[in-house]
Amino acid sequence: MDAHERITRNTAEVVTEEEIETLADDPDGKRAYVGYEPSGVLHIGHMLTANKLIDLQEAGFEVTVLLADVHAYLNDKGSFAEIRSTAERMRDQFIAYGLDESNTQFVLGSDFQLDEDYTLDLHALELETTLARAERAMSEIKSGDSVKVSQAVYPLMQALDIPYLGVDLAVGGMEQRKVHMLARDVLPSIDREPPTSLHTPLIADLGTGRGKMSSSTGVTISMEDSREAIETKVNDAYCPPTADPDPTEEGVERENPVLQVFEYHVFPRFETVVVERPDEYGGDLEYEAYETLEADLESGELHPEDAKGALAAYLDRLIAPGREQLAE
Ligand code: IYR
Repeated sequence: MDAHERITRNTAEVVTEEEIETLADDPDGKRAYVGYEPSGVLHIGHMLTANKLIDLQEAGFEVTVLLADVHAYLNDKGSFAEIRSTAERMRDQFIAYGLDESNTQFVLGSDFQLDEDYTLDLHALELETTLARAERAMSEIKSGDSVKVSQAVYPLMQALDIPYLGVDLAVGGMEQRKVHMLARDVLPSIDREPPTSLHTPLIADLGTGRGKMSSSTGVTISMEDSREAIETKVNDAYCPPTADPDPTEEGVERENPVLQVFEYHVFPRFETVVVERPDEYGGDLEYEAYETLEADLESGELHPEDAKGALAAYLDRLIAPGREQLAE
């Protein structure tokens, strides 16, 4: 797999294609980052962007993980002390999950976001941005029902993090895209380059296949889940026997989250995926590419129950090191 393919696989969008091509032409020593609000436990939503960081490391990038403590505070995720201790735990879990420690820089937001220069630049961006625009940028990030002033400052700080961290590429889920578009528009006003960004897809809720998987509603898999908990959640997951569930059901679009987790979490991390089956049901199946597994589920060659059994086993392998870390 060449660098461009590794960098762009499993992405929903890159901004822009040309800029990514330039980075992929000479990725050695280039720097990419993702920011995470430290709150709750690491779950597979975080791991989706972590997988992309692993891809970028393999392509030659250096990686920065921003533990965005000030952002979590501004987004009403708890007291500063609570957020700080969650950030420490998150760092250890990312390493346990498979980020290359020797090539991952962990930075706390508060280490640079309270500096005088940063603050003055932030005020300059505040002058350039309407409240309506800031609010739109936060539509899929903000917690709570009403918009606080803190949540209007938040996306401008996220924009400013990019030049202050000196990174070449900002990575995030699709819910971050409006912040990155805002960053492209406002950073030039303070003589900074419009940033290049890459967005990972949103995965549907495991239980229903609707909406997006998140830790606050519906069913997701967390780094704290026991093997049994993973098995139960995966067993109860929505997994229609064809890869293309009826999108018109109840007028709501549904995805197959079991397939999505195979595509975005399992195949990127394992060379081959084995679905164990008793001999009387045809014996084990071995897959080297996601598309073959999808086709087998579609054709009926692979039964959803067998797919789920394999999915739970592979998720457990991904999660076990972090779970053990957490238990210490
Ligand atoms: N908005 C992110 C957290 C975050 C991301 C980046 I990239 C930053 O520079 C700062 C914060 C979230 O929703 O978790």
